[in-house]
Amino acid sequence: MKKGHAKIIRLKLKEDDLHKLEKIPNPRLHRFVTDAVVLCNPDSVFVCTDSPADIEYVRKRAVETGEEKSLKMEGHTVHFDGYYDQARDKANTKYLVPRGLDLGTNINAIDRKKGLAEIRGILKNIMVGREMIVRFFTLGPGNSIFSISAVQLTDSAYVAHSEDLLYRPGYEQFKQLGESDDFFAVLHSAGETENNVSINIDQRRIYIDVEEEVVYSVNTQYAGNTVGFKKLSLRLTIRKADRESWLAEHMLVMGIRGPKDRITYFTAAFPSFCGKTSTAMVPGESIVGDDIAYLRRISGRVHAVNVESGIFGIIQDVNPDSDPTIWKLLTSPGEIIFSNVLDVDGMPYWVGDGRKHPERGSNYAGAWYRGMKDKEGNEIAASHKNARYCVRLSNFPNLDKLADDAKGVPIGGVVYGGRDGDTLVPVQESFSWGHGVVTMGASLESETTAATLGQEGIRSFQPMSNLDFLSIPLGRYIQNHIMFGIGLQHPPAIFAVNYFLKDKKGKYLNGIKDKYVWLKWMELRVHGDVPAIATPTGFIPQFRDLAKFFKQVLDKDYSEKEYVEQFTLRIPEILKKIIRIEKIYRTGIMDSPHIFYDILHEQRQRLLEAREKYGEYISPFKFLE
Ligand code: SPV
Ligand code: MN
Repeated sequence: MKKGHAKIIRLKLKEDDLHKLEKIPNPRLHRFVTDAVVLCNPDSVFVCTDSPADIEYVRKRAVETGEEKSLKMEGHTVHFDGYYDQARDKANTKYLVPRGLDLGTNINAIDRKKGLAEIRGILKNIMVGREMIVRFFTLGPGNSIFSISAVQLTDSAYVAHSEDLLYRPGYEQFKQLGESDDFFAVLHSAGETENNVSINIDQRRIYIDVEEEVVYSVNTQYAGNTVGFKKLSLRLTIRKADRESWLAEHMLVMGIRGPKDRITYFTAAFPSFCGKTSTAMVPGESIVGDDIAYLRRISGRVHAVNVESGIFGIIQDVNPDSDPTIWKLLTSPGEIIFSNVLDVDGMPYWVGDGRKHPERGSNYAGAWYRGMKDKEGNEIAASHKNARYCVRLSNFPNLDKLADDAKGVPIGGVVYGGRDGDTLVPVQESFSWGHGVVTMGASLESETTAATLGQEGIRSFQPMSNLDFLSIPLGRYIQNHIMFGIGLQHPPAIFAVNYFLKDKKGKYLNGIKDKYVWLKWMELRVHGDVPAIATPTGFIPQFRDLAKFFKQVLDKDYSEKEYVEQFTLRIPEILKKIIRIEKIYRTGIMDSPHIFYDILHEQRQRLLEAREKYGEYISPFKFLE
């Protein structure tokens, strides 16, 4: 460590913590920590290694500071975020962009110099009276071609504790870094708090410096804004993946069981709140990860890893019937952080848990009673829609045995899904990699949800469910996807699912568990083990196969009437969708590859021909004639 740095650091760090830092002889790390200490001016600094004692210290700190409160069951704690701090703040999440760098058109950016000056102004002396915690992680399994080292500085023990549940320890890996600058760094402060919640919400800022690969987050606690290795680092990773020719995606990774104990691995992209975690947790299948995946080409196949090692999942509607595995975990002893649920005498409750709720308790609005209204006159529910649980994946019995494999798992299928009430069939397979990337991934639309601040229920463009996190121009990103599949010996099959299709009266056409059946069908399709019907938009299941699977998997009688309602091709809606998508790309996205428009054009032609032949709404049986 440089002399000047050591002097400043000595003032704030105890001997032991200083040693822990010095054991990582990395100049960039030392510069980053020193700069943050000088800027934020904490009273003390705790350096957390991978040792059980250090980890335990952070866990205890979160309760001592009051950011978490112990619940009745052993290991359970509850944390509350502020009333207006319950989701990702898209408006105040910005890239710091140096002059001359093009991150694309739909990107919330601010001039780097200006942004740095602003956020450093807010961070000045912000940790006076607090302890800064320094934590090291690896994104992706350690010591693998996928691993990215990452360090977080935060004055919130809740944030540091959450990260312990969500990421693999990385202190030892940092020691191997040498002088390399190749790691992500995050600086967070909850800012001024009252009753342990951030109060300067108007000064909430989440800035991502793509040049130095640093994330700043301030005056917020909600984990999506503060746990730097979720979506904030994903934004940095997308740029890194672009430079190094791989993909960083908002995707779950899971194994689906086929005949004779075969396991076929899938990745699946859904916008937040559209069934991602419950898909990864389908009973009988195995989970690798539920939120973020890195994908690389290895020996002619796509391999994927889970970036994380825990789940920060939406708790609403988790009940013994809808999510039996998660339910069991949440109601058993073990380390869990509940956030923004209802706490009644140390018992957590949430909307849709299937239990009768007490009339009073504490929640993110403070002392809560049924019928309580907020400033805008809206009734406050017992728990927030975006209330969550945070837990290690290793606590789940269904964790896949390859979840930590350094090579990742070989991917047989890639799935795209959104919240779409009126257009696409529940499940279909693309004709090819390129067709899937363009018409399923790049054309994904979904209604807005409570995972981000703002109005819900608006159809929005969500390419690859990754739009919120893009840090390269979208056209380039789509081009990367198309290229990624080219030349692979075994390219994954691409599928589109839609769990949210409704009839004309607005009634959902599928049950929550129907996805179990779609998964089984997709698994067989990857291996060519089941026939399918070719429609203008892709391959769909045959009735007789679905009827068989519904009986086998769900013990349900599936009727021809249901099948026809669900799988009728809705030509007018699909044509409108193509027009919307084409317009978005033609007017806003400059560098989409030519092949993108060709594939859309071919799809439209097939739809027009089918309309000519069979009319506007086409029963799937027609395509068999
Ligand atoms: C999501 O909203 O997609 C999440 C949670 O996975 S957050 O950490 O807020 O991104
Ligand atoms: Mn997510």
